Amino acid sequence: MAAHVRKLVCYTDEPGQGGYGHNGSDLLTWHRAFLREFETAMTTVMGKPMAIPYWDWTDPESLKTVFAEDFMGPEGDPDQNDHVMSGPFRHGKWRLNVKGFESTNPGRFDYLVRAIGSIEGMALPVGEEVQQALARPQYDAAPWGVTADNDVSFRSFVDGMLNASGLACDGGAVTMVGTTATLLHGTVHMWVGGTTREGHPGSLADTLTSPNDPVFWLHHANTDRIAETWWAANRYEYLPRSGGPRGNNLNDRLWPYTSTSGDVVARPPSSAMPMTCWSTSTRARRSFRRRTGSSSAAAHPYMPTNRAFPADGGIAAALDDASQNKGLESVRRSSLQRQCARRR
Ligand SMILES: [Cu+2]
Repeated sequence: MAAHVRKLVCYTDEPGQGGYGHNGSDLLTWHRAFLREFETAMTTVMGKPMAIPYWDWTDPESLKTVFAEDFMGPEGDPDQNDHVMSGPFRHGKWRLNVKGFESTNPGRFDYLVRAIGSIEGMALPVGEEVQQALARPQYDAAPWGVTADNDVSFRSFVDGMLNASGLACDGGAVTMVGTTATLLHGTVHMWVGGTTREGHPGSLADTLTSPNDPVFWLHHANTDRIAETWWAANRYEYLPRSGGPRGNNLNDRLWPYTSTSGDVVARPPSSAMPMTCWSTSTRARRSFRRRTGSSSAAAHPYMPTNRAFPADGGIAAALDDASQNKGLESVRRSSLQRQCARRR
């Protein structure tokens, strides 16, 4: 949670820039590392290898399973401000420590909020959209951020923030300007989180709070699965090689993921950091090793030296919240294992 929040911090020397891990080329590689970190943490807690299952949101049948009482729990109760009132992550049980910003999410909810499907005219992505994404010719396209051409850039199409005109700083965190519609990854965040009757974004719909909803992991595992499909068909291309925003170039480090071996390899992505539920092809691993001379996809910590946290509340407070996050104990082992086995 702290890593996710910290990735959204603006550069103080370039207002409106920063927030890598989101809204740019490293969205998919950074989140792969983030998923891997969660799997490792779960493995530690459970004492045996754990893998995040993916949620194929293009399959309407999946909703019954994913939002079942004994798995992720149901949608929020409209009579209780869209708080999730039953299931393992219900109100009173799954307490949130990271609550986002007053300015972007005045609800600052203590518990999980899911206003599923509440945004007018928004529906879950369909398989055809995934096919359109997979047909994109390049991993990403200049200028590499929210304004990259969706017809060319796979990353941008999957990211799904349409019509954004740029980024701005809000309370020290990067926010998008002018987004009016979303695709794929973005749609799922907005569809599940939704907007409450008071007009506040639900947990998954606010970038700062999205990992609070355990659905986040299933959603990003699926996003990663789609990315792996594109990469496998496109020689694990990663762009930009250089000249892009810092933190987003091929050999920039995937802060804060550290390597035990000392390798400086943040990209290209590879199945050296597999989502064990669905794919670890030896072909992919070999290709990664060939390109990088390494079997480790971990990286040194990366933090620009001239980047500082804003002095005022905002992000510092959010980080403080994050450090109190106890997190994993309530993850339901049996449900996860069952889901994973089903998908194999
Ligand atoms: Cu996301």
